[in-house]
Amino acid sequence: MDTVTNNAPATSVADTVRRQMWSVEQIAALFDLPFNDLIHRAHEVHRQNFDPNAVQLSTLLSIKTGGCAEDCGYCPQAARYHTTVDNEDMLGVDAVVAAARAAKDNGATRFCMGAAWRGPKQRDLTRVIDMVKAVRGLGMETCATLGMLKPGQAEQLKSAGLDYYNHNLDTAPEFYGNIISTRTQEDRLDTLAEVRNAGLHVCCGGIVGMGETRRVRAGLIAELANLDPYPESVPINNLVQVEGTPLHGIAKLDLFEFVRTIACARITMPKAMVRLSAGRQEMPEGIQALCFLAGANSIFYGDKLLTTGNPEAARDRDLMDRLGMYPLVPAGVKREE
Ligand code: SAM
Ligand code: DTB
Ligand code: SF4
Repeated sequence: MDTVTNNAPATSVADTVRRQMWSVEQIAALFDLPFNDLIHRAHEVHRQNFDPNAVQLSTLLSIKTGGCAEDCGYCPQAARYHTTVDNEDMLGVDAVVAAARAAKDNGATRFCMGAAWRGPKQRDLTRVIDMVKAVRGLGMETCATLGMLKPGQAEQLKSAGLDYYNHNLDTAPEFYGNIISTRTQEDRLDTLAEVRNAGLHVCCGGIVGMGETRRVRAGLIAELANLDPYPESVPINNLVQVEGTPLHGIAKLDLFEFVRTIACARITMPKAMVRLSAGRQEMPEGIQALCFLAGANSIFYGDKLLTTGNPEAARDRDLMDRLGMYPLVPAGVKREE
């Protein structure tokens, strides 16, 4: 795979974006456009803001798997659901560094560490900080998703060299209570404010395919786009249905609707990295190509997400080659010659 270096200035959305408010109606009207019109419009926005053939590669690692006290209805790691995911101990720093090195050797530029917590206790955070320092030392961008943060915790992560914090809104406010009861969207917004105020880049998106209406999908995109500023990185997940979770067995989303969601994210958050996230393993390559056309420019890369599967890295490299796409190397990331 050839690579391309992103020579754009290393500014964040926070530095560069003038605020534009979006109503749910405006976004619902985008969703309602004929497919070709919507994709054309999204692709134009994409081309104005990015190299349309470059894709950013992030590898995920679950550093603390299972046994979570929360009740997110989509999640195989919630202790209260009977899935095949066991409650495991937190990984040691050496195991995390070995996984990050392997991800880097495979071509990933960002390493994202996820933990099945409501939020980190201070002794957990201290260990995560050691992991962040070690992964940053490899010359990779770092991301963590550890749940809700208390005041001061985001600053500690920032000081350790963390680049991004992932915390999703998951779905629109009116549908949220159908999916999660142990934390509110207000709680999530509080954590996002902690992250933003600490100077970390915000990675925030949601999940579709949870039985929501198109209006709810438009509401999620509106809520994300109206964050001030909107997130630097927006993961759009298609629900991975896991046996034992409450959402297992519900009707699957029409994948053209998934592509529409990506397009609406691109139009409303023109400078954000839009990540085609969970659900790619069940997504035909043609649909993934449509997602790239509609403005997705980032993927999770590597055989596993947190606990579920993802396309094999070699398959993704092959797909990118066939599409004439190449990995984006962010300014500041070191690559071996
Ligand atoms: N425990 C932390 C939290 O919830 O904030 C961090 C890890 S949690 C697994 C990160 C995100 O993964 C969730 O907010 C959700 O958007 C996504 N996710 C979890 N299970 C999923 C599934 N089955 N399908 C799609 N996305 C999922
Ligand atoms: C995000 O929005 N999607 C990723 C990442 N952020 C942490 C997680 C997807 C998890 C899919 C289910 C699993 O593998 O457990
Ligand atoms: Fe726990 Fe996060 Fe899963 Fe919710 S999404 S059950 S907080 S691991």
